[in-house]
Amino acid sequence: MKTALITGITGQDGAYLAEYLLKNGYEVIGFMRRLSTINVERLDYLGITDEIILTDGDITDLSSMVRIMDKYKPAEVYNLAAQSFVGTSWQQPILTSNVTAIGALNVLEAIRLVDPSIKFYQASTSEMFGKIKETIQCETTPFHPRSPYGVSKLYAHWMTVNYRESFNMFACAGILFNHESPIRGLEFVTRKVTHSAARIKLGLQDKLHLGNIDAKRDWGHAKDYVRAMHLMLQHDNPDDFVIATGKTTSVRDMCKIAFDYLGLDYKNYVVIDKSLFRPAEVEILIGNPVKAEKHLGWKAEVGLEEMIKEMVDADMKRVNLNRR
Ligand code: NAP
Ligand code: G4F
Repeated sequence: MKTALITGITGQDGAYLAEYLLKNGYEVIGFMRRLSTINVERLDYLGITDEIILTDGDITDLSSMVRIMDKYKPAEVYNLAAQSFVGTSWQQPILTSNVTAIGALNVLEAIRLVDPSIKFYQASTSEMFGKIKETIQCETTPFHPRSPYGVSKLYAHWMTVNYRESFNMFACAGILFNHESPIRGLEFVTRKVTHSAARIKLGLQDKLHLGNIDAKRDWGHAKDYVRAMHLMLQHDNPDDFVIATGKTTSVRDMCKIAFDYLGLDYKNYVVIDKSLFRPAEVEILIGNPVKAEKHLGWKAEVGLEEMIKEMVDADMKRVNLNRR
């Protein structure tokens, strides 16, 4: 039985990746920070909490990482922990850098110190392309991050490449475009829209305040994207891969899908709120996943419309149950 360590186990991707690895016979160690309340809702939602060995640690604390790595001797480490909300990264740039940039370096250092043969996955992001230099972004597209989050991720990305080149480590970076699901955080725009649409339908909310609805994203389903993470670590050589659907949609059109599904016209509810615009916006992202398709045999299976409907259904159920 292979052992995998996942940082960010309580997040969206951590939960889906844990579910996927458990299904594939792995022992899963979940690295989570101690909080004053237990924070395993997503693992509970997938019904897998009791199947994971949960262990306390903070990604900014190298000693906890070394201790856990030494204790469990994982074959694979997936570094998903991050301050991952772009908006917050302007309010908390130093915390974002400590967690998202230096945190990744801590994981790489722990591997180097404990056992450099441990395979490493870094959660890189399409946010690194930022002010895009090519219409469709691939592994060779130059980066131009637009937020403290994007800059932090770029540091972690290059550290991953550097540890691979310097120490011959099996270190891979998945450059993942936006991916969502019914367990996406409420602050991200897709879930904000599906949750609000459900509340409006059920008479619990009147309006939905949004920022730049002309921004466009290449949205896929998190379940598809965690498969790609695993495939990267099973590949013959460590490498970096873009994971995307190859299609882009505006926030406006994504809203229309969600509201139409509930028989509502989004124009009657959406209010443009200037305070939700970002200091520097990533206007459009669209990824080219050909390398992953060719070398990993990976392909996105779930389209945006199917995913948004799944998210609306899940939110209707939850809001109906909790009335909030
Ligand atoms: P998420 O839901 O925000 O999860 C982030 C995880 O990081 C949570 O488990 C969080 O723990 C943990 N974390 C935060 N600070 C930590 C710390 N100091 N020590 C230990 N753990 C800490 O993010 P996600 O959507 O699953 O994304 C997973 C990773 O992929 C992130 O690195 C993100 O930046 C990256 N990424 C995401 C996307 C996307 O579209 N989802 C695209 C590209 C890349 P708490 O639960 O305690 O907060
Ligand atoms: O859903 P978002 O907050 O995601 P964003 O900024 O693209 O970041 C996500 O995807 C990245 C991959 O590219 C990840 F690395 C990152 O961790 C995160 O998962 O915003 C999407 C777009 C933006 O252009 C934003 O300005 O939606 C626009 N938007 C418009 N109104 C809004 C809102 N975003 C949010 N969160 N809330 C709004 O009210």
